[in-house]
Amino acid sequence: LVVGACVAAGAEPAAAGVANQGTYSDVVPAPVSARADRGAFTIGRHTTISAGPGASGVADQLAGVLRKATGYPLPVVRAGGHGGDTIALALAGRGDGTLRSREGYRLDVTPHGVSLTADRAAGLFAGVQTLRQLLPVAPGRGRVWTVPAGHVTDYPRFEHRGAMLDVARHFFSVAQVERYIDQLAQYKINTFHLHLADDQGWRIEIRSWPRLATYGGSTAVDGDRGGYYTQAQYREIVAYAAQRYITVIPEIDMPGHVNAALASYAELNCDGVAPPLYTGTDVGFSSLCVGKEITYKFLDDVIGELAAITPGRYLHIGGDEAQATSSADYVAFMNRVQGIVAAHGKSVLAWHQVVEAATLPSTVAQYWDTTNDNPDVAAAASRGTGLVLSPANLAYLDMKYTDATPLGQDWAALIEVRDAYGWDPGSYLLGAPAAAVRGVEAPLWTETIRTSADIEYMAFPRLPAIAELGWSPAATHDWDAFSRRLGAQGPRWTAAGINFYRSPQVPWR
Ligand code: TNX
Repeated sequence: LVVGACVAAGAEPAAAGVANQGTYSDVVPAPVSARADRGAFTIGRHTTISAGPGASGVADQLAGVLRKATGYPLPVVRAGGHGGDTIALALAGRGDGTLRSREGYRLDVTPHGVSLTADRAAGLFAGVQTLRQLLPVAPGRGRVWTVPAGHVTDYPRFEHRGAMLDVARHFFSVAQVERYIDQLAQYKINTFHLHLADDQGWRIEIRSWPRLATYGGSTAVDGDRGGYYTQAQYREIVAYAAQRYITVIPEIDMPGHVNAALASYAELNCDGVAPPLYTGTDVGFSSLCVGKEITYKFLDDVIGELAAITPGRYLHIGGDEAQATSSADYVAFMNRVQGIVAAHGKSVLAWHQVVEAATLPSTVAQYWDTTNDNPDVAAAASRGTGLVLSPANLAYLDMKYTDATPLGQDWAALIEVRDAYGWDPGSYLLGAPAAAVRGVEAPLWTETIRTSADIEYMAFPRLPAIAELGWSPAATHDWDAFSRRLGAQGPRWTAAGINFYRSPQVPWR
């Protein structure tokens, strides 16, 4: 197997006259290996999509995408019995080890047909995302939908490739969240972290503590419209993500970032007095009452209800910026809450300050500091604590690109797309073993973000950069090649109505 940077761009004749034909060298994230052959497969009126056992779900999704684009009927048929003119999806390990990963796939395109194989449906789904980028953006005159001939073998570098959306500072509807999930899926993101509660808003219905959502969720930053998800709506988001092989990790931030909860229930406050709702953007001023027993009854109820509607393994318990909690209280609190999460059958994800406590072996720390030198976190990683990397000066999607960016913040850094791409998650944190790194995540905090257009402007093109760091082999890491690949995405984003930042660093097509 040839790994990395072996895309034979020169061998791509691409169907003549087709505008913006996808090519193997333009796929983001870069595949492990891709090779173009002569010729192309043309999708037409008689093309069928065949599905082997276990492949029909992804085949139906592919059919949906292709029918919408091409207008052809593209019936999904059971595998076997027919000759060419087929896009064949099958679950089949090839026995050569290349598809070992649960998201790995192999794509073979000849002038006679397309074959996509994987060990698991998640791999087929990943392969479909690659196939989509091989199509023309728009077929132009003659409406010829071609896929260049070639071969791809692909699988991810890291198991955790995440994006976070803060729905607490500003609330986003189910439809807005699903729109973002669709965009994430196209770049092989497999984890969606929902920041559900913060000082400015509580966004998930908790039946045993109803005022959290109805009162605590009633506002947002600057007094903008609040909102919350009913448990049914949350389940809908989880199911929508699952159909795209994305696991939702819900976060309830604690012991700090809890003003919305404290405002909703006076008894959660040490002095028994509920503070007013908060619509500013300060951090670090609120704390749960660590010494009060009702705090743990409250958390057991919240975590229990959340665990019951979350199929994924992890619940995120925040743990960042607990400046209003003493360090002794913080340690006692984080130790106890990890036990509550475990009692509900889940594992803990928390911001990296959690390493100040006694982490359970299953606890994973999400690193957000702006330096690659953090001996405490490195020591925890050496003892076995897993790491998800989100350095705020590299991976935070709410940071401005430049001084002139109208949205976002700049406390961590200005992050142009080249900065977002210019680091190696495997070797980033000094002294942390590479084996501790579970992957990467791009958080989007929303103090200044109000609309889907705002989300997209901050995420594109940096989200694809982080997605590529998470998926592609280190050997493919190359700014010039990546910026060219990004440039080819521009017309796709325009066609999809995605609002993006036209970074001057990228040769947009
Ligand atoms: C820090 S970094 C926060 C968030 C803010 C963000 C704004 C971290 C774990 N917490 O509470 O929204 O900065 O950039």
